[in-house]
Amino acid sequence: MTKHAKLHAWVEEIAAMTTPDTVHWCDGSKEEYDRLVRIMVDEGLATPLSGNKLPGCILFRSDPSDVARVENRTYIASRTKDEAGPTNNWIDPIELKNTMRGLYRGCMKGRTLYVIPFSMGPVGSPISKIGIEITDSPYVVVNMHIMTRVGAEVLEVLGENGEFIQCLHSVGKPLGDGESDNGYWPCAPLEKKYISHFPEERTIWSFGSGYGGNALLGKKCLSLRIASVIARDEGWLAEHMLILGVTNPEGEKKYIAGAFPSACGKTNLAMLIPPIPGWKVESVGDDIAWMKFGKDGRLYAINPEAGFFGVAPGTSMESNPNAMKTIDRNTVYTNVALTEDGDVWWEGIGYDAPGKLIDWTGKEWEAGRSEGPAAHPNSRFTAPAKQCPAIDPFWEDPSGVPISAILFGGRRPTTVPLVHQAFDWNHGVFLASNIGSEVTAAALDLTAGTVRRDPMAMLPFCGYHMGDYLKHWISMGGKTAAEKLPKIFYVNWFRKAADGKWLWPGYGENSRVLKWVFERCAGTGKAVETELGYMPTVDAIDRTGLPGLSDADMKELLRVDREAWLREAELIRENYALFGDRLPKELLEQLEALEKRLGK
Ligand code: SAT
Ligand code: MN
Repeated sequence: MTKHAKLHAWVEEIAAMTTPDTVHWCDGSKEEYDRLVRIMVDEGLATPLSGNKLPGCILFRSDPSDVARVENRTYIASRTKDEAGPTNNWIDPIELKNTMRGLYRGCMKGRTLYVIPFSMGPVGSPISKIGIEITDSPYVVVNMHIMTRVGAEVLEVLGENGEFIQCLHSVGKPLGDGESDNGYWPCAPLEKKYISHFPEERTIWSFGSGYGGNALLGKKCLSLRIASVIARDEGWLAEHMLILGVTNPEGEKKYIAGAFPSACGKTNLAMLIPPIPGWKVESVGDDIAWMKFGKDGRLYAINPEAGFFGVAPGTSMESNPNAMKTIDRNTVYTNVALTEDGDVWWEGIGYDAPGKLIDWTGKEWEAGRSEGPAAHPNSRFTAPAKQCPAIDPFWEDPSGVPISAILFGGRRPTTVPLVHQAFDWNHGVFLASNIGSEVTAAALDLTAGTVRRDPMAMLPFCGYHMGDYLKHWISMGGKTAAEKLPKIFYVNWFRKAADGKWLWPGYGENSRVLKWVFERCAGTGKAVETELGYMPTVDAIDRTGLPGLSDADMKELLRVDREAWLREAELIRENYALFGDRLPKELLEQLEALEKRLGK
C-alpha cells in the first residue's frame, strides 16, 4: 500500500463526500480484471462473447443517452473565461465546484469506490504522467486496464510525494438500500452530466456519464485537455495525432504523426497495410501524441495510451485487417450488435448480418426488417495495443520515436488537393490551423458545403485559448534548427470529381502518399512549387498496381483551383476573426502571402 499522504488524504476526502459502500485500490492484475468482469456479467451489465470466436471478449450496451462524448457539457474552468477562450465552454471554477460537490454528495452510495493509479506513457518514463482516477464504475476500471498502464508499479514510481493528476469520476447514480443496477447501464441525465477541467490545478471532475472520453479520464481529459496546458507551460506538444512508422524497401524508417478531425479514418491510416511492394507501415498509436524535442534537436513522440478505443462500424478485413486481428480477443465491445452464436456484428463489417441479432439497444434485429442500425454508429472496441499485428517495435520506447513529418487533413470534397507540403514551419502551422471537414446535409443545424474548421483537430481537446495554442505552435518552430523540424503536409483523401465520385481510392492506397512524404523527407521526392506549397509532379506518386487512376485523374487530384482558393482565403479570414487579437500575427502574414501568391 502506498505511503503517499496526499493521495490518501484525497481518497478519504472523496470517500467522505461520495459515501461509497467500500473502497478498492486497483492493482491492475489480470485477476482483478477477471473478477470485475465476472461481477458485471453476474449483474447483467455485460455479456460474455463466444469463447471460440472471441476469447476473453465482452459486450456492454450503454444507456441510449450515453453513447458519445458530450461536448456541450464539457467545461474548461480556468480562473477566467478569457483563458478558456472562445471555443471552450466555461463556468467559474468556484461556482462549478460548488455545483458539482452538490452532485457528488452521496453519489456512490451502494457502490464501490475504485482508486485507479495509472500512467500515461511507459511507467517511469520521463515523458509519462501519472494520474489517479477515482471512479464508481467497474466498466471504467476494465477499460482503463486496457487503455492505460494501471497498477502497483505506478504507485511505486509515485513514491511518497510524487505528483499526480486528480481525476474524479462518478456515473452519478447512487443506489438505494438493496437496489441494484438490474442490468441497466448507470448514468445521470444530460443536464446533470459535467466533464470539467480545472487547468490551473490540473484536476478533472467528471460526473454523470460512463462512456468513453467522458469517463476514461486518462484519454481526452488528461492526455489532451490538461496535458495541452502542461505542454504549453513546459514547451512541448500534446496533440490529437496518430503516430506511424514507414519503412522503405531498403530498410530505412521514418516516423510520421498525423492529425485529422473525426470520421477521417485515423485508426485505419495508423494501421494500414501498404499495397506497394517492399514498403511497410507500423503503428505507434492511433489517437494521441506527446512530442518533445530530444537532445539532438529533433522532435520525439510517444503514444501515452496502451490500447485502442476505436469506432467499430466500418471496420472490416478490407478497410483495416490489422484492427480486425487486434480485436479478436481480450476486447471490450460497447454498443455493437450481438449474433445468436455470441459473435459481434456491425454495419460495414464486410458481410451481411448472420440471421437475427440483438441490436445495441438490446432488441431483436433483422436486416431489412428492423429500423435503424444494429450497432450504434459510435459503437466501440477497447483492445490492447500490443495485440496489433502491426504494432511498432519501438511503441513503448520511453524516449519516443523521432518524427520526420506531420500530416494534417480533413474531409474536403472540393478545393484541397490530395497532398501539398508546407514551405516551412509557420506555413505548416497556417495549414494546420485551417483544417476541417465539409459539413454534409446530415447535420441539420449546419449548411451543407460549409467547412467546420478544427485547427489541428484539437478544437474539442485544447485546454486553453485556441489563439494562444496557435501561438504555442509557432513558438515551437523557433526551438530548434529549421532542418531538424518535421516537415508539414496537408492531405485530403476525400476530393470528389464533378460527377460526385471519389477521385482517390483511400484506405491502404493512402500509403502511396505516405511514400511521397517519406521521399520528400529523404530529399528525393519530386515536387513543384505552387501557390499552395510544394506539390508532387503528376508522376511523383507511385501508381504501380493502381490501374484505375489515370494521369488525368492525378492532375485533377493535384489541381490548384485558384477561384476556390481565393474563396477559401476569405473563409480562413472569417474563421480567424474568432481568435481576435490572440491570433498570432505570423498566421495573418501567411494568409496574406497566400492571397498574394494567388494573385489577389
Ligand atoms: O470517446 S472518446 O473521446 O474516447 C473517442 C472519441 O470521441 O474520439
Ligand atoms: Mn480522437
